[in-house]
Amino acid sequence: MNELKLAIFDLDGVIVDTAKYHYLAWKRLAQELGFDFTERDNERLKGVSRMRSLEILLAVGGQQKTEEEKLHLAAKKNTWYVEYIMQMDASEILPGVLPFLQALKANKITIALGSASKNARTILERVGITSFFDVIVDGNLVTKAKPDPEVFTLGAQLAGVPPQSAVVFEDAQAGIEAALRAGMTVIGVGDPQLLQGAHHVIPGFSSFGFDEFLDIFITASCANDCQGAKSRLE
Ligand code: B16
Ligand code: MG
Repeated sequence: MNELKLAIFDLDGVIVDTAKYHYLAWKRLAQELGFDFTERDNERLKGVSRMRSLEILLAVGGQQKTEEEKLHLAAKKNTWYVEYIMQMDASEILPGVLPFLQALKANKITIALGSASKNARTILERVGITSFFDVIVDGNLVTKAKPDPEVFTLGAQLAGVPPQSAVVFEDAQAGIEAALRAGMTVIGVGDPQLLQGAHHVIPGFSSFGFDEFLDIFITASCANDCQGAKSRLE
């Protein structure tokens, strides 16, 4: 039987809702380029890297840019985005997250961050929860974007924990796929209709406690040894 040792959290959509700030900054860039960018379009950017997000945005606007222009546009968007996140404070931590982090600490579970964002450390600092994290893997440390498992595999390596003892919390389909490919238990955060393949999906952390977390891990651990979980990855 595997032992539960590590919880790895995605950031945007799991701990805080920074998607709204990404949206404001991308929309401003689209408007400057002369086209509209809707909230529906923005859904496609969740969990996706900055440069890939820009490529999706340019495709929406039917525009082509050189690599140099893309770097300039991505930097511009990031300047606006950073202005927004510098205004964040503890009130932006999503409901139930703080008590759950405290419960993990009380139960001696190692806590890691596994985020695609290069601004992840700034965000954790702004909302005041950096000290909960034993390991932080962000967009500056990884070379391959989700659904590649690198961000989670590296998190477990740095924590010194085997993948089968880790549970990932993710709100994006690419992140769920990455966690499954890393051989970890994955709990989706959001709408079960949209989060295919997760071992379990919760709407958020309100009323989610340590006992339920442990139950999900035990059930998924068994399934991971069985044919069912293997076919999920195929
Ligand atoms: P940055 P996550 C992701 O965060 C966001 O969901 C995604 O929309 C964003 O493009 C990506 O970070 C990169 O962010 O521009 O700050 O490096 O969900 O992986 O925590
Ligand atoms: Mg996310």
